Amino acid sequence: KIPRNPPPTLLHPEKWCRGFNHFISQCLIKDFEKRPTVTHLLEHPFIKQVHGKDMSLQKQLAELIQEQQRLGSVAKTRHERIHTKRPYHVNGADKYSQDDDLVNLEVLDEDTIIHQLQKRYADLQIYTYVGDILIALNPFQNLSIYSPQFSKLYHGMKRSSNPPHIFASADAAYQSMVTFSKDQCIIISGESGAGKTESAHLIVQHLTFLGKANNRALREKILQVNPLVEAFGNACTAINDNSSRFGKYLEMMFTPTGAVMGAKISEYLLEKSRVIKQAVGEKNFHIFYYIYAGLYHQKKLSEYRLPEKKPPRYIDNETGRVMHDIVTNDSYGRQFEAIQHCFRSIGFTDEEVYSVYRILTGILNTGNIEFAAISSQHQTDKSEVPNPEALDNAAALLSIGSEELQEALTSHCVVTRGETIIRTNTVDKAADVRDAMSKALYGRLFSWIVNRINTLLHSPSFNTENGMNVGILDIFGFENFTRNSFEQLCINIANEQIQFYFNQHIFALEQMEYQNEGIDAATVEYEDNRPLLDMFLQKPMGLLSLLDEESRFPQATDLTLVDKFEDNLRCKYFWRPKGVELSFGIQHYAGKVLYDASAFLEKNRDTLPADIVVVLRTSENKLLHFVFQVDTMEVMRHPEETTNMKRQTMASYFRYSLMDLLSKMVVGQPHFIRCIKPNDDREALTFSHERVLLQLRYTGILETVKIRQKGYSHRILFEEFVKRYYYLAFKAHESPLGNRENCLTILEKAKLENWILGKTKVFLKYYHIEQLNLFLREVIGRVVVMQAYIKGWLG
Ligand code: AD9
Ligand code: MG
Repeated sequence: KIPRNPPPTLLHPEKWCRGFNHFISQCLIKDFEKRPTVTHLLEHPFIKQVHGKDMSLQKQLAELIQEQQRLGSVAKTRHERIHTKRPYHVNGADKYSQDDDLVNLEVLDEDTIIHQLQKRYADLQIYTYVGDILIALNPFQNLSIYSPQFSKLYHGMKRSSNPPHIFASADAAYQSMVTFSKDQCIIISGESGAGKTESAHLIVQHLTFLGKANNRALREKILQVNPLVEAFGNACTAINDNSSRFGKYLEMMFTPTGAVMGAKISEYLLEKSRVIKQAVGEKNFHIFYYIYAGLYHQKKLSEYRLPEKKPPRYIDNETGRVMHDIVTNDSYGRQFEAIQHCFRSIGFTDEEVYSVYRILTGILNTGNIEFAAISSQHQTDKSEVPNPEALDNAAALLSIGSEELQEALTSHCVVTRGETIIRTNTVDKAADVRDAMSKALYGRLFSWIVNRINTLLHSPSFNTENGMNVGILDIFGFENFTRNSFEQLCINIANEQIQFYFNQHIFALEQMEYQNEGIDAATVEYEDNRPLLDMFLQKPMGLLSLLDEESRFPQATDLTLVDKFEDNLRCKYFWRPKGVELSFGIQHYAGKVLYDASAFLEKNRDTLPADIVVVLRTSENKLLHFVFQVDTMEVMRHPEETTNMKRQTMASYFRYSLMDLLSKMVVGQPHFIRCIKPNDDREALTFSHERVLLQLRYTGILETVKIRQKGYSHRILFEEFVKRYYYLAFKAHESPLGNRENCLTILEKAKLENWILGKTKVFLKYYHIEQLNLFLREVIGRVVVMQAYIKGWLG
């Protein structure tokens, strides 16, 4: 029996099946119960006969097999996979271990959990599941578990077939995206130095492997994105040598069949102040050292007007040390080459890269401009530049006039009653203007690079209606230094928000649903940080609003700001230590932090005098000229907010960024990875009981284990459930109603246990979803092969 309307081209199995379901279910299902491989098909006498006529069949089959691979279900390799042993094992454990998932623990208390993690860490099992959540302990050493063989091993596998791994989490997100055509979001959290950025790299690595693009160049480009933006956005801090100083949300775009199509990054809150000053023992952004070393080795320092002996003030906070490092440290030079390679392979033009270097070295020279007071009888607040060569160098590299630059640094225009008056700047003021200019240059350069990458990685054929994405969130982790400033406050509030998001997902929403659906599932107490978040974000009395309000008063000082906080933030999370005027303390979810409020107002105002913008806009450097078209740049960053941008404070920008980030995250189905730092000395195989316990406590791991053990992490409407899984129990041509009975039929047919049916939803454990998806992929895989078969049959 040959179907009357053969498919014109290859269709998505679901669509095709709906058209030909009757035929399949009636005639072919028996033939394919055993799932033929391509070889079986090609060797089939009938196919061979057709193949003789239709030379394109093999190609079509190959395409279908690729599609199948994306669906994670090629019969041949599957067989191999199943028979592969657990990839890394110590202590001879070579099959699924109960310890892999903390949910399997019978005794649930802190001691047992920590003991378990410690034991695993000693065996270099750094990953552990808590149901569908992954705990990742930083190994502080390179492990050989991230090669392409491992990517293959974790491809489309049942989680329990292999030990826990970050690839398995990435795989779960990918499979979920392909199976349900839904966007996914991987949220990586943990304190500074816990391993978030490394984890994000590994996820991108595995996703590029899974989303096999025929286009190798694209894969290559995507892999270069992280190293490039991190050269500009990461730096060495007291906690982490490669600390992220910005938040990054990387979206990888895929076609409906799961082929990677492009990528897009959003950046949040770059710590610009690092450009002009770094705490003792810390460094500026990596790129400055890379470029210095690169130019040194290429003997181009003089071309970029950089001194050979004494490095610029902005990168030399430990006199002499830096220059020594730059000259002797090969790694900086190598990194510079790597960055050049990144620029090239992503598609930046030579002209653009040259402009970037000129701006970077222009910033370094700007930092060297000094100011001295001109004292005369009448004017004591006037300043001049005693080292005009620095001024000339900066102006030359930025392609602007040096006199104009000096003018803009040492004076400013004020418009009163329609009249423009020129006022002079004091030495301090001039130095502030200089530093504000450097920060603005760097911040805008960074945004431009990110936007340029997005343009270069945008695929014109990507269609938001059909396409899907996996977003990966990697922000700066919670920080608590000896001295904490405005930047730490912003970083810690952002982490507070991520923790809140986690709580909402894992506890609040889940428990609310049990109630609504009349289900008697466990209630788990957890630490809700909502009141704290309100204290920061509420309008008009939250900390950020108070900060903005105070920033509007010209007479306000950092002291009046702290007074204002004290008067208004009357809650247990805020306190003011005695005897230290400018300091205040916050009880964060992750611990107490003492902040030093000096320069809070100035940092929040983040003003860039209009005179500087005017000068920079005259630049002959096209890139520089472009980024100082204020509106262009701000519209690129926040398309929704175009008015009053000039007066925007850091606090309001921060609030906006946070909301923007959340709005991106809520669209996707979330997957959580919780990074844990086993010790503060960055030592391999050292497990500090105390430090880990603290992190387990504040991240709510114990509660998470409880709710994962007792609760139902997946709650799907009857209708949705039947739509997703009806293949498992019904004939392909049937269209069963999305009701309770049909859900029951499917669940029974799939032989699952421990699920619950609520009033409108099916409640499933995290492992049910995996089982259902595996069944489903199996069925869809079978359909794809049949499709090929029939196409061949029809010639
Ligand atoms: V911060 O909040 O950006 O300051 P992260 O991002 O959490 O921090 P990062 O990923 O940078 O930390 O990890 C810190 C260091 O730990 C890395 O530079 C590595 O040296 C080390 N690390 C982390 N994860 C791994 C890993 N899976 N394998 C090997 C690792 N080393
Ligand atoms: Mg990081």
